[in-house]
Amino acid sequence: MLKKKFCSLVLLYLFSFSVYFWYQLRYSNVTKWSRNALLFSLKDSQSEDGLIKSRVDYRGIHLESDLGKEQLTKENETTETKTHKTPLVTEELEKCPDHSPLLVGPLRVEFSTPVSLDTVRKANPGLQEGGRYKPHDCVALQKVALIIPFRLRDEHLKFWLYYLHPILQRQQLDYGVYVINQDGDNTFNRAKLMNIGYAEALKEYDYDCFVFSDVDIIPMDDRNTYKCFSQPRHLSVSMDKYGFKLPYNQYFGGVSSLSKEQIMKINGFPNNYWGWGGEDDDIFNRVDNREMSISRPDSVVGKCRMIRHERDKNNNDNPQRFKRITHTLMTMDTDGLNSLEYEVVAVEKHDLFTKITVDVGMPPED
Ligand code: BGN
Repeated sequence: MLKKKFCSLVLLYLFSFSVYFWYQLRYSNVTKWSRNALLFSLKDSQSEDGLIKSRVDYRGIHLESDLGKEQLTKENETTETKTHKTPLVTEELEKCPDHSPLLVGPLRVEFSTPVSLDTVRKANPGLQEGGRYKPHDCVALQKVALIIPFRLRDEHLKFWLYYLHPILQRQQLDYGVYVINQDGDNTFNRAKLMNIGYAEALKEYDYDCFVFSDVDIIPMDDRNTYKCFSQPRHLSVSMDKYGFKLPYNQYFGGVSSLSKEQIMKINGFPNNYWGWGGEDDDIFNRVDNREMSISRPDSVVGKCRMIRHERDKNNNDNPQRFKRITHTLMTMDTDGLNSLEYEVVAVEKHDLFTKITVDVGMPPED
């Protein structure tokens, strides 16, 4: 009797097991093994924010699905068929190529006909407020802040925006243009404005590269990419003003680019060069003292034009520059980003640029 009962129990068990097994094969194409493998791989890629990211490469399109932790726990508890559902997918863009296919090479640059901001606006419909841009079809390799030390040069700025915006877009950069405007009419301080531009741009976005450009210098070839390199880069190497060659080997003025790390290594730029000259030589010394070298494009790609103009008021030659550039090694650790003091007077978001007006203080009386 007992034996009979036991046999029927075993039979019943076998029967229900085969029904269950048949059901699994018929209605679910996710086996327990594959489900476990899936859950394991999801746990593996769990990120710190508690989200689970699973990546699937599908015919060259990078797909990414984010599943909440809670959702996964629930799925764990329910039947296996539920784990096999279409993931929420968003398209992820590929990185932009090292060399942009949009570049055209040599450019005609001239300043005889003034340009209007309206013309520039119409020619650059892809820009976002504040003069920001990102390529639409790929992820830019660098996030570049363009810093322009500035005072009362609106006509030059229009030319700069007219020429540079299309070039920077063809260079496939994720960029923003910052015009750092010195308030008042005290002596101009170019290097301090550059420090301020660096600090202010970083408050807005996670830039990794900084291009410092005089407002009156325009590149004549879009292969001169306004980005950062493994060494600090001098970009305006072949200027019409100097007969399309370097005025001297250590020249680092005009347009230069430095990555965030390179700027930190040299404690930014000097704050105490008031008036014209020498601050770029001090920056060269800083780079040199930290055992970095200057990288440069060749003299064809590096060609650029400078807009001719009279010397600005309140930007007379700095008489102290000769002495100061001999002391860079002694001063660079205490004069720079770590001693930077200024006040923001106004931040204006224009269509083509962000203008930050700043009070840089007064030169010390010595
Ligand atoms: C140099 C200036 C630079 C300037 C270039 C090009 C000095 C320091 C004392 C020798 N340097 O002579 O600041 O960018 O000319 O104009 O004056």
